[in-house]
Amino acid sequence: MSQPLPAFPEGFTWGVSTSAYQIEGAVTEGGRGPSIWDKFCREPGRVQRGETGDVAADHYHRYAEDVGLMADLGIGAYRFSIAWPRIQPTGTGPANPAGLAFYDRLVDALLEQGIDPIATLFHWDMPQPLDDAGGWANRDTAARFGEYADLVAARLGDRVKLWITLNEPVMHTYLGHMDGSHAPGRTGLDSAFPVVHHQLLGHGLAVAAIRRHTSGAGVSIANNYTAVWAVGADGTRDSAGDEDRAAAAGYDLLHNRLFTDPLLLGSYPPGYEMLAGADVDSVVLDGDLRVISTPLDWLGVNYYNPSGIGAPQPDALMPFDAPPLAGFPTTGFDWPIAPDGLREVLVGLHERYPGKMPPIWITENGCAFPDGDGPDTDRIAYLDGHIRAVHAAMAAGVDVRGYFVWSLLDNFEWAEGYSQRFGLVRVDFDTQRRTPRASFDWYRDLIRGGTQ
Ligand code: IFM
Repeated sequence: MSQPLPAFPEGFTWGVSTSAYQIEGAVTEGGRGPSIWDKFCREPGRVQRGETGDVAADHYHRYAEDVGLMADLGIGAYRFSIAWPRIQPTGTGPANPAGLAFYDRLVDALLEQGIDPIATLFHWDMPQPLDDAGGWANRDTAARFGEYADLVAARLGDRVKLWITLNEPVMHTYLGHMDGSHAPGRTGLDSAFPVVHHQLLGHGLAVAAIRRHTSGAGVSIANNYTAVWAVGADGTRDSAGDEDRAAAAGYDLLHNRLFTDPLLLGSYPPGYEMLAGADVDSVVLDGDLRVISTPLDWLGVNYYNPSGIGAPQPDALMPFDAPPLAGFPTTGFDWPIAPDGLREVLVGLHERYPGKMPPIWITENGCAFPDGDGPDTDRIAYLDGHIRAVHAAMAAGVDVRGYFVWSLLDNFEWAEGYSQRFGLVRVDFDTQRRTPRASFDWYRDLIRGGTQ
C-alpha cells in the first residue's frame, strides 16, 4: 500500500456497484409488488436478527444524495440494479409507470453528473408471483424475463448504454436453490439444472430485447468467479491429494464454467451432468444454446476470494468439501483475502476461452469489515491489493476495461442482514446518515490521480 499504484490506461472506468433490494427500501411504494426476498425475510430464522430490506439504506428516497456522493467520489460509471417487482409488480403484464419513473429519475440524475449508468436487470429480487409459478425452474420464467427486459430497455435504452442481464446466476442457483440460505430458500439438487438453464435462456432473450431498443449499447452478464485451490482437510494447499484435486476440478466446473461455457462456447462443459442428471434433454431444447450464446459485448467479473476445495465428506450432498483456507487473513465474513486469486481468475478466463472472451469489467470487488470508527485500513489494503492484481492481469494480456467497488453504501447483505458492512460510505441505519469512510477518500484520490 505504501507503493504508488501502477498506471492504468486512459479511459479505464472506475465505478461502484449496488443492487436494488440491498439499498432501495420502499418495498410497498410506487406500486412495487412483493419479491421473493420480501417473503423470505419474513420466514423465521432465514435472516440474521429477522432483518429485512423494507427500509435498507432508503435509497428510493435518498437517491439524489447518493448520486451526490458518487459525484464527490468522481466515478465514471455507476452499476445499479432495477427491481423487477417495481416494473412488473406481478412479474407479467404492462410496465408500472411509477416504477419506470423512479429509474428515469435515477438515470437522469447520474447523467447530469457525467456518470454513466450501468443497469443490471436481475439481482435476485424476483416478483413473488413468478416464484409461486415455479420461478427459474419453470421455463416460462425465461420468456417473462425477456418481456421485462423489453419494457425496461424500451424506456431507458435511449440513455443507458451499458447493460447487465443477470447478476451472479451461479450464486443465485447455489444459495437460493440448493443450500437454501438465500431466497427462495429451496434445497437439494432436483431443480438445480433447470434453474441454471432457464436463467441462461432468460439472459439470451434479454440480450435480444435490449438490442432491439438500443443502438451501440454494450450488453453483458455479471458472474461470480473464484480461484479454486485444492486443499487437504487442514485447509492447506500443501496437503492436497489426488481426491482433493479431482474435487477441486469439479468445483471449478460448477462455479467457474457452468455459466460461462454456454455463453462463450455454446455448450455446457463436459461433466455438468453431475448436476443435470438424466433430465438434460427435457430441459435443453433445440435452439436454446444458440440463444444463450448470442455474442456478448463484455463480461462482468465479480470476485471476492479464492476457494479451498477438498474431497467430499461421506454422504455429502455435493461432490466436494470447502474447508477454511488456511494461512490467509480474512474479512469480516471470514472470506480469505488473496488478491492474487483475482489475477489468477482473469488470466484463467483469458486462457480458457481464446478468441472468445470479450473485454472484461470487474463489476464487483470489495470486502466487509466490522463497523466502528477505526481508520478503515483493512478495506483500503484489500482494495489496493486487488486493484494491483487487476493491473498485473492486464500486464499479462487480459483486456480489462473497468473496476467497480462493492459497494458504495453499507447495505442489506442478504441472509446476514445489516451485520456485514461493505460500504465506502457508512450508513447509520437508525438515522440513515451517510458518512464516507477513509476508503472513500482513498478511492476518490485514486480516481483523481487516474494513473497515480
Ligand atoms: O452483496 C453481494 C452482492 O449482492 C452479490 N455479490 C456479492 C456481494 C457480497 O456478498
